[in-house]
Amino acid sequence: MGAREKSSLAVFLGFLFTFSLLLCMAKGDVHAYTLVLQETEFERLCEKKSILVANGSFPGPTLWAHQGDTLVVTVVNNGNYGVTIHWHGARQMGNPWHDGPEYVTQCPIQPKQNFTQTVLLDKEEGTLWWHAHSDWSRASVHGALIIYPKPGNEHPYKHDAEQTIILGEWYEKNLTEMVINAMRTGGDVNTSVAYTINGQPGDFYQCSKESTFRMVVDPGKTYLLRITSAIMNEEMFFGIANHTLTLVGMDGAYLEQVNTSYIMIAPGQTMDVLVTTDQEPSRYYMLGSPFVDTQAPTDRTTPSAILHYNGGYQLLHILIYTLPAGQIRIC
Ligand SMILES: [Cu+2]
Repeated sequence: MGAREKSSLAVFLGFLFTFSLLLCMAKGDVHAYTLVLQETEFERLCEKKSILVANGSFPGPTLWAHQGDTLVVTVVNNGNYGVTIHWHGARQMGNPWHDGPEYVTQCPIQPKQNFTQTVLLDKEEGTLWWHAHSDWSRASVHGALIIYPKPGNEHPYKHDAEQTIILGEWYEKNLTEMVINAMRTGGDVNTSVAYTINGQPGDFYQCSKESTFRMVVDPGKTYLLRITSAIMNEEMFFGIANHTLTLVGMDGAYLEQVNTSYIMIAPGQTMDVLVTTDQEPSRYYMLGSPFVDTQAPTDRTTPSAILHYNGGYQLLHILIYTLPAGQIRIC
């Protein structure tokens, strides 16, 4: 056997070993996903800017599985610096090597390299999320991870449809340069210039009205909102004008239901909320409002989306709502 054949055999045996190892570790169904990280240009607040995102979208793709399944995720880093991906809320028992925190359990995946991560789901059920775990890359590289009940089992809270809602932020400057600059000067990292709902700031920011996120609903139905806060530092109030929110889950587990007119969600948290479209068919603002308890510079702006009822009706105005920590400015 020549040197070339020997090395091919070694590669093949290595592949076989890795694959068998994955099969031994895997439980439930196995879902294969690929996340390609790449600097991509977006236009927000009247300006174009490149940010690192997964699979060309901000926020990144929603991944899903059933309780107890295994994800095999190949992360391809086409960005300019090393990054890891973390599976927020997945306990990864016995498998910390694929959990993501940079320099804690994993080395960063270097530019032009890829790494296949195995995510062993166990008892988690509901909504979790995944995000980059290197400096502030989490602000632009993130997405939801939905874990449905095992096949044949029903979600304990009846609903007709579901919608993923990701609260995020938009920064004016390059995230990596911001962090490097803060470390050099000892100052704070710049605050965001907008909050976003599913990647869009909403009606109360410049050049944003055309792209405000709309959730189109039918009257008389119950929707499950899978809400994730990908915001870096601020807690956020969130509510929908005239609608009651029923909290039924948090951080990948169910809760006994709680009715409320708004929630307060912390960075990294997920909340599953039911909303019934029992109001007059119209359009209602879904609003965020940061909890501000400091004199320090803070982004105090107001992100919005629209709950848009289907059907023919005369629209007088979009119904607005005031949340505890924010005054709403109408542009
Ligand atoms: Cu996390």
